[in-house]
Amino acid sequence: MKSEKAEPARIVVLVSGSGSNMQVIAEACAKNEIDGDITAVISNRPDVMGLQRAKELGIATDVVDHTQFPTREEFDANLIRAIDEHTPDLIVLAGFMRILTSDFVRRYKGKMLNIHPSLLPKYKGLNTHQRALDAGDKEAGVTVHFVSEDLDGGANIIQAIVPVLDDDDEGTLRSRVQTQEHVIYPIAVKWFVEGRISLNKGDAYFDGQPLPDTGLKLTQ
Ligand code: NHR
Ligand code: GAR
Repeated sequence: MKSEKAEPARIVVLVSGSGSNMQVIAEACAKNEIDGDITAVISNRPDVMGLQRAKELGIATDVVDHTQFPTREEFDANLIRAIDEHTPDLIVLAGFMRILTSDFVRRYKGKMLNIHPSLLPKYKGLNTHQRALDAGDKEAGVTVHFVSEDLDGGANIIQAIVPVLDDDDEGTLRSRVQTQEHVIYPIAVKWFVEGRISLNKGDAYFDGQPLPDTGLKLTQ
């Protein structure tokens, strides 16, 4: 009998900017480190580097420009249409900067991940690096989490922790954190497509075991 091999997971990545996280995930797929393919990169901004990078990688792109819609509901409805054309198994937010409506989040519940540049639950929302510096934190970092209706409040999957140095400014801290983003996001996507992480009643599980609130921790 012919053995059936499952198709690679279909991944749609949403970006608003440079797309460096999208690129490292695409490269991990190309090397078969992740058993998946990015089937589309969709941006809410028309002229960003993330779209350029996707084109150079031979990945389909689309733009759903939020400024062209009078309400968040209408923007989200059009974004759903653009995403569903690609019948994704996983939606990856990678520097995506528009808050999504509850309807949108519910539709992709348990199959949408975000990377947020802080050690969640600390510093939800924007301007995370400056807030960590202003607070005098000795550690900063980044979290991959399931997206829920609670902004930056869905269950954590993995965190990377970096030191804050005495002479750090926003730029030096951001770049130290981003180096770790490029390590943990491909790992989280790999685990997801292998069926190792899941969301059940709002909690994240790894190989069937509940994860701690922080998610798995990677310390530098
Ligand atoms: N949507 C939901 N419902 N839940 C989450 O957890 C989400 C989300 C949409 C995006 C990413 C998030 C981050 O990692 C994210 C998580 C943008 C804003 C924001 O305030 C907040 C959090 C995140 C992304 N956006 C402004 C808005 O009015 C616009 C800011 C801009 O365009 O620069 O949507 O931090
Ligand atoms: C990343 O640092 C990500 O953590 C952050 O935006 C950057 C996107 O970089 N996300 C947010 O601030 C979400 N509010 P990229 O476009 O090069 O992947």
